[in-house]
Formats: sequence, C-alpha cells, structure tokens
Amino acid sequence: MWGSASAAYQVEGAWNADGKGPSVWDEFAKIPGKTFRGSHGDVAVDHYHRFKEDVALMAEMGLGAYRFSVSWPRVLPNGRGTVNEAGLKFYDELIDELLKHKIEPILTLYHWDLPLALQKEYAGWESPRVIADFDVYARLLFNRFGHKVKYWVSINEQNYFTSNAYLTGRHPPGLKDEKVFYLANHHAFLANATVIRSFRELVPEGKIGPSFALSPSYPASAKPEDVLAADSAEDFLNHWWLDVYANGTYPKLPFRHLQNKGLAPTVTEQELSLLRSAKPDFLGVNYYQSLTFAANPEGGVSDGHFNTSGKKGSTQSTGRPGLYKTVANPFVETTNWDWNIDPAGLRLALRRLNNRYALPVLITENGLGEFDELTGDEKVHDDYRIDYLRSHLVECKHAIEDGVDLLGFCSWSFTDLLSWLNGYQKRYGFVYVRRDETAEMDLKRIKKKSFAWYKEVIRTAGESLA
Ligand code: BGP
Repeated sequence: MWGSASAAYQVEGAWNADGKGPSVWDEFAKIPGKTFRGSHGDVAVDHYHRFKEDVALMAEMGLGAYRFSVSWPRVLPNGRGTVNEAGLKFYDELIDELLKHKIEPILTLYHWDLPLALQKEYAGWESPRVIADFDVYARLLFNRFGHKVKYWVSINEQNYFTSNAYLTGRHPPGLKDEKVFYLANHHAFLANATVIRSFRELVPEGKIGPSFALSPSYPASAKPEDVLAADSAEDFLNHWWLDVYANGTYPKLPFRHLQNKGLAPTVTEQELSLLRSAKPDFLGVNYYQSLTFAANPEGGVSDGHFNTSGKKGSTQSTGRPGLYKTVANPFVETTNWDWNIDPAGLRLALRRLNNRYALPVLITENGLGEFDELTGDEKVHDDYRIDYLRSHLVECKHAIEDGVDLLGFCSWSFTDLLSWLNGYQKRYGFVYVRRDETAEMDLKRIKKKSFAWYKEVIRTAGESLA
C-alpha cells in the first residue's frame, strides 16, 4: 500500500461544529506558551469542510491508502453517552469518498484528542475508567465502519503521547510525574488490548495494530558504558511498549529497575492474561529518526529544551539519570528542528522488530518537517522532502529483502497540517496549504514538487526509486 497519513486535530478544524465536543487539545493549545506562537487546530486546514477537494487530490496522485483518525469527541461529545450522528456522518462520507476513488482507508481510533469531558470527570488516562469508555467508543466505530474499513490503528504513539502528557508536561494535561506516567501508560495498554479483543469479535476479517514512535538506539561510541546506555535506552524507550503489544509482558530489566524505585505499575494476573490475549495483526511504525545515547551519571541529565521553533541546534540532551542520555550523532544530518535524518536507521529498526517480534509492519508515518517556500508563481520546490522520502523508501526495499513483512508505507503527511507544538511553519505535506500560525488566509491547496514525484513512485510501484 502506498499511502499517506493525517490526524483529526491536525487537519479537520471545525472544532465545535455540528455538535462536536471539545477535546483536551482544544483547551490545552490555547493556554499561552504551550504551542509555537499559540497555534491551535480550531480551523487547522479545514479538512472537515474540504475533504472532497483533498480526496480528489489524493485520487489525482493515485494514492493507494489514506490513514486518518477519528476525533472521539466529534462522535461522542462527552466521551460517552449521547452519540453525535453528524460526527459519524462526516467519517462515513469521508470513507465513502476514499472508497469511490479506490483509496484504502486506514482508520486510527485515537490520535490524542481525548474528550475533554473525560479529562475533567476522572482525569482521562490516569483512571482505569477510560478503558471501558474507550472500548464503547471503539465498538461504535467497529459496528459502524467495520464492513468497509479493513485496516485499523488502535492508538497512535502511546509512547510519545504518554511521555509528553505525564513526563515532560508538553502535551495535555501537562503533568511531570513519573509514577502517574507509568500508571496512565498501563491503562492505555489495557485499553489497547480491550479494543483489539472487541475488534476480533466485531470485525473478524479486519487488521488492527497500534502505531509506535520508533527510534532505534545507537551507542555514542564503542565504549562499553555507552553501549550499555544504548541497550538500556532500547529497553526503556522501545521494548517497554513493543514487548507488551507483541507478547503481553513488560520487559524484565526495566520493570525490575522501576519496581525498585517504586515507579512500576501494579499488574494483576488478570491484566496480564488480557494483554497476552490481544496480539495485534501488525505493528504500526512511525519513523522519523534514530537516537544516539551515551552513559549518564546519577544526578545527570533528565529533561532539556525541545526545539519547537525551527532554530537549528536549540535541542538539548535528555535522558534517564544513571542510565542514558541523548547525544548528537556526528554521522547524520539534522533537520531545522534537530531531528536526525537517518534512512538506514529505518532499515535497522525494521530488522530489529522483525527479529524480536516477527510481526508484519505497516509504516504508518514517515516524512520530513521543514520550512517550505511558496514562490511567486505558486510553486514549492521541496527537493529536500523528495530526497528524504526517496532514501527512506529505498531502505524499506532493503528491509523487505532482509525478510521484513512490510504491508505498506504511509508518508506523513498528504496536505500540510498543524504540527502539535511547532505550529504551521513545520510543513510535511505533498500539498501546500496557504495559512500560517495565526492567519487562516485562503487555505488554498497547492501541489508541491514532491506531489508529482510520489505520484510517479506509486505509478511505477517503486521502480522509479532505483
Ligand atoms: C508524530 C505524530 C504526528 C505528527 C508527527 C510529526 O509524533 O503521530 O501526529 O505530528 O509526529 O511530528 P511534529 O508535528 O511534532 O513535527
């Protein structure tokens, strides 16, 4: 599948239209200082009203699959209870429009826009009550769309959203509490497993899996301390999630470490058997970069400045004192947001996944966020994006030759959209959308150079990459 991806909050806009309830992001993004120049998704790129135009562009490109997310509070304004039929209708029409153009819909159940009502009522993911509510929401969508949507993503980047929500405080609800982080994350695992079980019952022919933000870990040097640091990072930052998804168990080493510190979640036998019984059909991989780690002494680095402005070089090291910290990798280029550009890291990540879990993989996101310049004659010469995607796709081919079962590739993103913390200036799309952080302008869609390039890649089923 040659696809492209988006998420509700980042594209839809229409934040309070036709009965939609508010999400945690509708509130959080408007708190001064939380996002780049106060950018938010009230209008975003107005996909809610312009989806037919956007799907027509997808069809023109020959796109094979479109991954989008459903906004939970658009269909259940209070998180549970009354169903908003107008919200369901929007997704019904979007899916039909995609199918009409032979574009495979890939539906993400949760891409971070928790209904605000549930955050207010019981603190959202901090409470086990969220598990049943998430299941009711998921079952509603399985029943409604299960006959026409085959591919489903359960939760997008549980690792990234929980880390930001409860460790760094950069996402709602903006907490910095390690114990709460592991607890909320455990609830998300149980919610993920619960909906996979429901999926087996209601959509037996479909395929479902979580999407994971995967950054393979490299040691900063061959110094044994650095190699150990990278090994620990792999355990704490990747296996902590992937082992639970694929095998239903937490990895032993980090679990013991956290238990000794009183931070590990309490896990019952019943929960373990639920986790074990909910193996996904595939692992969704969101790959943007590899990370490089060095030893980090007790009392060393934990959190550091995160570059949301595009001022190159402003990212600071982060880590877990006593175990590891991130360092720059002198062998790779970086973007203006300091993300490492490392196509071979994608091949490595896919190989590691294959060796450890032997599950099919769907690349649910990969792309380059950069400043784009719209020229006077309405062109965007984004050769850097073409280079990025081409090199990553070539590594996918190598990974397939290595034996990885790759179901598809979704670039991030199709149109430009809101980057959660980085505003509208960090662009990812094949289609430029004319707007900026504060002004919506005319939201005109303009095809970038990469549009024609990806069209050719799809038309030749990758042959044009060679
Ligand atoms: C992933 C998210 C996407 C998207 C992407 C790019 O973490 O799943 O929603 O935003 O990263 O990240 P950013 O927008 O921070 O540049």
